[in-house]
Amino acid sequence: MIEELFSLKNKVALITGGTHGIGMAIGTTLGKAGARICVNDISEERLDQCKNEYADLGIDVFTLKFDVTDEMDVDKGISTIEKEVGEIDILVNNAGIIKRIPILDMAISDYKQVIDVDLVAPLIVTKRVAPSMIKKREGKIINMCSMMSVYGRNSVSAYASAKGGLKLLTANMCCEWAKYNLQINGIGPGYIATSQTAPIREGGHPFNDLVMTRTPAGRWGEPEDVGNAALFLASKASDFVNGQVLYVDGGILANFGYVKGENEIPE
Ligand code: NAP
Ligand code: GCO
Repeated sequence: MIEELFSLKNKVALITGGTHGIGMAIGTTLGKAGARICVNDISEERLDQCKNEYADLGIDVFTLKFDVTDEMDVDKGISTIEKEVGEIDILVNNAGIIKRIPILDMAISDYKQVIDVDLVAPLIVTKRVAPSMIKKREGKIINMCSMMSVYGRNSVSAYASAKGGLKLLTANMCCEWAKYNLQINGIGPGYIATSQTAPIREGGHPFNDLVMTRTPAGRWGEPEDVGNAALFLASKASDFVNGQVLYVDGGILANFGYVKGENEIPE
């Protein structure tokens, strides 16, 4: 039955940084597919706020504050989830930060902080969660990559370094764990309308024009666009997809660019 293929009934899903933006869209979509949703964040306030927002969507989430970069905090957090909810079947390493600083202006501490959250933390959380998946011979891991896993751009060197590394960490997790029936894939969103991109999307920022021109779909992505892709990678439908990055980008990575007005099909 096609519904069974995408059903997450009786599955426990953890979304790191899942209190808003892309993480919340993923939590909502997986929740609607039947998963028991656990949401992590570094801010207690955001966790409290998101509980009501999820509840308004009919999803009762289990929230837990821990810093994904802190191994002890992660171990404590995952142990609590395993005790209170159950072992994790679906892990979405979504938590992330970005610092937009030109290389020569960037402090090494800034670079290291982005690497810690966007690359080392997915390894910390996954190393804590994967053993129980391996024991069960079943598990889904989704690492939140980016089109910056394959592209650079001015001022995001730390972020692109992390997301590029996460693409290959995903491939290596696949190499080591696919034989235990774990599927480990990445999602590479293009430009999505969230608080993370608000500074380069709002207030007439010229970057908005660039995204609108370079994206064949002619729009910013919505967090739900990413949530839908996460449902595929969290479900049985993707059981033979492994080590890949699924780009959810409106075609931007397929597009070198075009001259405005060229090849327009008249209305
Ligand atoms: P966002 O709105 O900034 O959300 C990121 C979440 O991660 C926030 O809830 C944040 O918590 C949390 N977080 C940060 N550091 C953390 C830590 N140490 N421990 C636990 N949680 C932490 O970003 P978004 O746009 O939804 O993006 C979500 C993911 O998609 C990120 O990995 C991002 O790199 C990636 N992505 C985004 C886009 C895009 O266009 N938006 C495109 C490609 C990839 P606080 O807010 O409380 O600090
Ligand atoms: C930026 C944006 C991007 C997006 C995303 C694109 O400053 O270029 O924030 O990095 O967040 O990663 O895929």
